[in-house]
Amino acid sequence: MKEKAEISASMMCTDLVDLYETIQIFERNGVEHLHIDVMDGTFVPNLGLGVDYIRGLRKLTSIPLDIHLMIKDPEYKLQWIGIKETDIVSIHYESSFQVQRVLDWLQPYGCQRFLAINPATPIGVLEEVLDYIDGINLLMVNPGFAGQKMIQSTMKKAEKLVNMLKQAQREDIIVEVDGNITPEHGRRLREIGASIFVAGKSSIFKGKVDDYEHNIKILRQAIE
Ligand code: S6P
Ligand code: MG
Repeated sequence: MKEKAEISASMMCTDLVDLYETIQIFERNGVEHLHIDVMDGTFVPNLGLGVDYIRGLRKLTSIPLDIHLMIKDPEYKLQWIGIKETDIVSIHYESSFQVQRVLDWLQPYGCQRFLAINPATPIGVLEEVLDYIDGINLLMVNPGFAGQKMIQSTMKKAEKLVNMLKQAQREDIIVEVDGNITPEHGRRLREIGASIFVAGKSSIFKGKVDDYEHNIKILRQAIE
């Protein structure tokens, strides 16, 4: 577990009209990552942030990106993205039949390599890939949309995951949690051992842009 909990702001929740102001608020309040949900309409039933958006965002800020690839066969698309060493890149266990190969192909980019798993995917599948990853992105909702309700069993699953990492003596592997992270869920998940908290409509994006600073403070208090 990281000593200090980190916030990854879910950029699919931004109102584009307020994008510049939103980023200024994140910079002022030390938001550690910008979470970019890349969706292809095949792996998930939605289309989402893409290559041009990422390129544009990099002009606006140097906050590191946390790129969550919800795309089929990501191995053939990595070079499109413009991955930087300071980024986190999550690929999904369910999105490729050759997960170790995708993680190998990510290595030359020097980014942090995370494996994401859907709520119904058992944590056992992670055992074979622990040597290939820096972190795990634990989906608390089925991917594709912001503003969903947490799948209840995922809270228990987070506990199981942390115990599994302990037993494998791999507590250096970072646990990120994504989906319906309210301050209350965040508090429980921090107690369990999560380090990175994806913050969307359930927390920092509640209300209007003027509320975001206050929302960040509330979430930080819950996970500190
Ligand atoms: C879901 C996606 C997430 C959402 C996040 C938003 O497919 O992976 O990253 O953007 O769930 O947070 P919230 O609080 O709206 O669920
Ligand atoms: Mg995500």
